[in-house]
Amino acid sequence: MSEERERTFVMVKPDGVQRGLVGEIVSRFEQRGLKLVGAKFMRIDEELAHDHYAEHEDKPFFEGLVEFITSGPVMAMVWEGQDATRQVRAMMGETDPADSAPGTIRGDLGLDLGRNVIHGSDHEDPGANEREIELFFDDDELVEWEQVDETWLYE
Ligand code: D4T
Repeated sequence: MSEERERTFVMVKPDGVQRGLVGEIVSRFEQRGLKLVGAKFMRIDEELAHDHYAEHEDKPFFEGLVEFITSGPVMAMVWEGQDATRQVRAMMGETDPADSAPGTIRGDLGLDLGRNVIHGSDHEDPGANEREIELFFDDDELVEWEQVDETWLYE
């Protein structure tokens, strides 16, 4: 095994839910071999939105971002696997769907920066994955389980 198995936070944003893309996105992570260990279909309130996007508080797009992320339900998830945070980010594409390569989630399913379908923890921000998992999930909402195909996924 070349990299450590880890958990990362992923969220289908309100646009992805409204457009019926939850199944497509879950399917991509399943097919990649990642393991779902937590999932919550929920509505984000103002307080959680501010906490989640605290790093963008001073940006001009902050109010619009909070309004958007609280505008409808989201699918919050925790996925586990080898190098999961970086691999999920690579599968997502760039922040702006317009700059995202075909084959990525945003490159296949989105067009506009303010409607970029999905969020995943930043792999360049150490501890972001654990911080975000803690923000959205209690410990007892995460499930430890053994995937039957694990011996065929990892050397
Ligand atoms: P998230 O956090 O939503 O996964 O996106 P990224 O990690 O890829 O990008 P980010 O944190 O830089 O941006 C957060 C969020 O803000 C929206 N956004 C961003 C926006 O509406 N206008 C902008 O100019 C920027 C830079 C999109 C993602």
